[in-house]
Amino acid sequence: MTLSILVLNGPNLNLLGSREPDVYGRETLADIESSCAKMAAGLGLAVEFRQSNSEGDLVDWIQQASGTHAGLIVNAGAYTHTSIALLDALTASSLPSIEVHLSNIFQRDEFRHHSYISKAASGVICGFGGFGYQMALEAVARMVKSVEEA
Ligand code: CA2
Repeated sequence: MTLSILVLNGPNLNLLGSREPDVYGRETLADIESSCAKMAAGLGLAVEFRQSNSEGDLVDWIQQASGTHAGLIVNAGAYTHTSIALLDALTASSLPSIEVHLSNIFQRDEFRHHSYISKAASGVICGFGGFGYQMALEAVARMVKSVEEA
């Protein structure tokens, strides 16, 4: 059976490609999804992309993922810097998870330097634009395959 990686995207990431290209690049979320889907196929995995502007949706999806997915990639958008609820959901999840940010959050406003969810993430990637999602996919692929082989 093909293992599936759930890729969660938080608030305003639906606007990617349409505004602030100097910060977030010109790729749309659909572009990032299609490059990840191609890469996943080469790794023998599937990816499922979701985006929501609501914190509760993201919490629900993390909770539900354990039964259906093998790993998580999470760009929680601005909830990264505010959400104890997402931290709790990720902490409760048994799945490996990679936190991704398009921008280098450490070169930006001070309030973006702290992430609540990093404490629960297996690893963090930031500053590589849409390519960061592919880096995260490669990383989570290794983690789910090593679990499968064990
Ligand atoms: O760099 C990232 O990926 C962020 O998670 C993006 C969030 C930001 O709040 C985090 O600090 C870092 C914001 C996503 C908003 O995306 C937009 C895309 C185009 C136009 C406007 C917003």
